Amino acid sequence: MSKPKLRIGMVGYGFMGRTHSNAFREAPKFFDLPHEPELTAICARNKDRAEEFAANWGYGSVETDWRALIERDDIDLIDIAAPNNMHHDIAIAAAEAGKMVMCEKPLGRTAAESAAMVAAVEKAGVPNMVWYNYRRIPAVTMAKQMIESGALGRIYHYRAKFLQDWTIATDLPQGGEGLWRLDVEVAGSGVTGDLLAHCIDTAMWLNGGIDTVTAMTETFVKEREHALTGQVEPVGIDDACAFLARFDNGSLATFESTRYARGHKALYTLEINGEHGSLFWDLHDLHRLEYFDHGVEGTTRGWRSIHVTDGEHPYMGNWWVPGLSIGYAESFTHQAADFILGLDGEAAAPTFADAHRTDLVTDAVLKSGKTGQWETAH
Ligand code: SOE
Repeated sequence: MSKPKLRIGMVGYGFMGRTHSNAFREAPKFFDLPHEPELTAICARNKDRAEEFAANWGYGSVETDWRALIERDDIDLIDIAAPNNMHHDIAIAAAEAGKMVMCEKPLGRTAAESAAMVAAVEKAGVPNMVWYNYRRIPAVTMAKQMIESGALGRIYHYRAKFLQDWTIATDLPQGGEGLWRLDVEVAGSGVTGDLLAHCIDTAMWLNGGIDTVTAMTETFVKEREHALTGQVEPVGIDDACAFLARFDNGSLATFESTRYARGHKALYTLEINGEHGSLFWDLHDLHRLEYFDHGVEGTTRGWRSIHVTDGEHPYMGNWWVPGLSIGYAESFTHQAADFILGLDGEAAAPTFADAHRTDLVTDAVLKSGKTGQWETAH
């Protein structure tokens, strides 16, 4: 029997447009979903390139104006994979038109922007989700299950890092395609909204709300040529940020992110230390969950490395056979699958409201970077 279709209108065909498109294509092949995702339309300003993208990924049609996409009555879900400065207007217009909305992270450039987006989806009563994909790496999902089962007991410490090195060259321009993440007007912030937002989302999911933060931020290269204007302009983003946090549960945390850690391309690591045990995870070895169980007595007590690829591990029963790997792309596939499953059951997280809470933390971090004070993060 054919399933009801979920007709998707995607905005943006960059890196994230590809990850989302791939996710919607893979999800129904590996998960038994109540709706069949259909790549109905891709929207981007450059018609030729949008057509190429449509042909490659199997989109049925092309739009060059997102407002026209939203007006179409053959679209159920608007998925926003466009740069951050477009999230707010597109999401609100989509919700007002009664469409479901998915949005790439961070939800807003500021928490004020995302508050308005939350209000719009809640007023319209439309399903919504933000693509914080790392929650759905099986080893990270397993960490969540272990924490919930009480395996770690009381949590004392949370430690996260997201390190890159791709903006060190001083002659790298800011702005335009590929480099909009360096333009504060478009991105909203630098590593705080782009990378630490991931760490904060995972952290609050695993360890609850963040109460207060104190941060230091730095912009190492103060001026860059703007790729669109050709002018040398001040750089408004944070190149590096480190902050301390106190969680609502009393645990203490350190977070660090930079695009100036020579040699690191996307080193996302997290460690959690609890009363009964500790967990460590590293994106570069994403199937491994390192676990120290203090309950093991005797000389063999120590860190064990769990290869999270067995059928009973989160999501893995839907893939190959035990021991074989999946990767970064599949975290998006899991998210697409969970969103679709949630349409007929409990809505999948992170919702816009969850992602707004992350924006409140990043706002507080950026504020603290300026004031040098502890700031409230909720
Ligand atoms: C930046 O380089 C980036 O692509 C982020 O925008 C993504 O969210 C992150 O997952 C990987 O790094």
